[in-house]
Amino acid sequence: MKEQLVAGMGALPGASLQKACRLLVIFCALHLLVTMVYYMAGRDLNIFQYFTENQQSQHDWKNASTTPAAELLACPETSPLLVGPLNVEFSKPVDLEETKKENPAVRDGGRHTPKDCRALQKVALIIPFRHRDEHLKYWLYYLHPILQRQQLDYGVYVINQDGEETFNRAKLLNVGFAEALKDYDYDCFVFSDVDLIPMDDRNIYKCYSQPRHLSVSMDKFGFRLPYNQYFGGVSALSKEQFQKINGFPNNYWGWGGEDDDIYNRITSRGMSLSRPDAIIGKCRMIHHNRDVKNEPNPQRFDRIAHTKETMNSDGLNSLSYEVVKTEKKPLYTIITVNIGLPKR
Ligand code: UDH
Ligand code: NGS
Repeated sequence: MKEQLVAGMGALPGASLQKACRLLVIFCALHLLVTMVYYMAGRDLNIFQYFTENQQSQHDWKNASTTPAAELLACPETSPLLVGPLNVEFSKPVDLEETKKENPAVRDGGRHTPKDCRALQKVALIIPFRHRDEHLKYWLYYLHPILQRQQLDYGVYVINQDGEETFNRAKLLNVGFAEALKDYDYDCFVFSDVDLIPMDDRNIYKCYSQPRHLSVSMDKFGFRLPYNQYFGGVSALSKEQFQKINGFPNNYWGWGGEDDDIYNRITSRGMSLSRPDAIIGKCRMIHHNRDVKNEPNPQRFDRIAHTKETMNSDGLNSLSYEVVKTEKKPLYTIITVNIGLPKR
């Protein structure tokens, strides 16, 4: 009892001191904790503000019209803008001023670059031409919207044969290749007759790992190939593929055979044809009579039998011509050229 009393009496002041000390330590710890929380919260808030500001400025920068193409993300492999089958008909005449208004993003000379993404290819469209103004209007009316939906960085070059001598389609296409390259760093060349319009925008006017034949399912042939080796109408070759075959022949004057010669060049250099299927490859031809000064070439059969021997010396490396005039129209560039005369 006495011991208890002594212990009880002696313990009382010591215990309150301990309690006070503990309270003090807890108070200090709490103070430290609160200070740290405020400090960290302040830092986080700043970091958060930094990120939002930075993201906002990047966003504004991307939306600016001056965004360099190299800074944009690459366009998707398949454009989300494609619509598939198209209604193509030639009953109503086309007004080019209206067509220009309907395609405000097309720049002078018929150039277009997608604004939201970096195009996968830079494509020059080359059209051999003489006295087919009505056909050209339809071509521009239908093709500009399609090519924009295909998200291509493209330019349209109409190669107009000067004078009234015999027509030479393949030589004009060679001129188109050479002249387009002086204008821009194209990596793909689509060669299109002026009277052929695709009926499906999934038929992409670009280049593939092999030379591409695009007009595979034409209305005038009952929507099928006339023969397996047919390479006429619309075709696409990359710069490398075109150079590998020394371009196209220069000496096919008049109608026929030059497309077969090109086919021979492609296969003799170990390449094959790439083609869309017969649904996607559907296209319409604008009906017309045979042009004057483009009669069937009587030498064509003999020439296509000798492509392998002639292709090394007849083509890009022997191309000579004289540019008469270059005009940058609102929807296309027209280059009038003197390509000379057939050898007699
Ligand atoms: N071309 C012209 N002007 C001409 C000749 C040809 O612009 O005077 C161009 C045009 O782009 C044409 C292409 O060259 O689409 C091919 O011409 P082509 O005559 O070889 O082929 P196309 O399919 O006519 O236009 C084939 C003969 C049609 C006979 C029709 C009989 N009903
Ligand atoms: C072949 C021609 C090709 C021509 C094709 C289709 O016979 O150049 O017909 O012609 N080859 C020869 O004559 C050697 S078309 O019906 O489109 O006028 O592209």
